[in-house]
Amino acid sequence: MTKKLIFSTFLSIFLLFSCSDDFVTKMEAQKFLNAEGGSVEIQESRAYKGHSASSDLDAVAFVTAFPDKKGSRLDDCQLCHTGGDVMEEGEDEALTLDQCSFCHTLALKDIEWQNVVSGAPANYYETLNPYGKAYANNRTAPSSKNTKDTIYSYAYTLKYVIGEMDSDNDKSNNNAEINADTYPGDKDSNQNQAAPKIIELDETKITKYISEHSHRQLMLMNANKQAGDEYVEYEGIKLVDLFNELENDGLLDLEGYQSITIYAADGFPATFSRDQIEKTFDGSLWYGGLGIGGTLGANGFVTYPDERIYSSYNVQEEQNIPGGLFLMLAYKRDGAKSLETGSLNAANGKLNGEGPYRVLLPQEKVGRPDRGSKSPKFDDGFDYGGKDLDHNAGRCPKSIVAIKIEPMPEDQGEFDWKYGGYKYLDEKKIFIYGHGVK
Ligand SMILES: [Ca+2]
Ligand SMILES: [Ca+2]
Ligand SMILES: [Ca+2]
Repeated sequence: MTKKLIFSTFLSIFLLFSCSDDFVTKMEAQKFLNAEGGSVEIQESRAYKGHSASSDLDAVAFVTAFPDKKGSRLDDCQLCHTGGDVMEEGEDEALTLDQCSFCHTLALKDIEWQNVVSGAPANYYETLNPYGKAYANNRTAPSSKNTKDTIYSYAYTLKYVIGEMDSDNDKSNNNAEINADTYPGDKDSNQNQAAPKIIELDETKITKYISEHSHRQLMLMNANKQAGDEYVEYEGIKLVDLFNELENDGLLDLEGYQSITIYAADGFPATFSRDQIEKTFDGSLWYGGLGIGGTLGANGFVTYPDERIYSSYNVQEEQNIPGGLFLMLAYKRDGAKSLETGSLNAANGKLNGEGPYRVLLPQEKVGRPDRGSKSPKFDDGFDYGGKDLDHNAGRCPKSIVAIKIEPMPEDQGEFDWKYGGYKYLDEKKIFIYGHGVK
């Protein structure tokens, strides 16, 4: 007993005087290795790289602690970060942001999110969900001396310090949730929900529906921030036709559905009302010759498809393009070119490409093309039009993987569309779940 007391006193004094982060890191790293039976391979995370050296290590620590979760939907920012609602200047309704955008309202406050007036996180701790906070509260301060030890000590915190906690209070502890692929920081993701019913559409089924209802439309894609706008001819199927076909095939009951939310592979959500799905939108206004070298000379900013494509629509200057427009699912553009399959740009966490499938929302209010919000002004009638113009391009989700039909049945959990993520893009699949799915 005396020996033990002396030893622990000695240890306390030792810790008091030499309690550098590096020492604690080394100690925790050793505890992790002991608990795991001696040696552990450091894993590579699939989560977005390049935010900071420290957050990269957090992601690596997670997959090192739970190697079979590497590449799963848990191997993602959403494991520790939360989304949230923010208000933008001049808007009546709050904007619900995913975890990436929510954090960007802080990180890119002066670059992309200047208009947010309330709801944005005040510091990075506020971007964390309950699991992320538990980790941050218990993690050792970053030690730069030995990266391997740092990763092992972080892995120790994740698996052995906070593993038995139920951070989000949904009655399952963190490790149990991780093993079951539910989010330990989100109480709406839990083990008590029944799996949702799902319609899995592969390329064969999608092209069959498209071939039966092939639809093409030439439309203006008016971007807000980007310098250029485009007129694009998209080819695919109207969403209303797709849903009717699914109902005819006995896969879906459309009675009572109100809206849909479409998810891009990177998690970007876009919600559309039933009215938008069923209505015919006015044709875009046609403004020809606004490309570089056209009537605006070097200040041109609009791109167009081949003349043989747009002339087939009988376009008239400043008139609606004939035919009307629809909310549609596209798989080709500008004369049968497949949409480039989306992939993650690891450097900035953004999506490259728009395919294999993109959903197109026409402008609710037709108007002229305009230069980007940060473009120089030329006073030629085509400068940035702000709120006067409908900038629809940013609301057309690219590289989509899932369509949720709302209201979501209460007895079904969310579909883990993110689990497949970019794999679904390569497989050219779309998953439909929610209200009325049989
Ligand atoms: Ca839990
Ligand atoms: Ca949970
Ligand atoms: Ca524009």
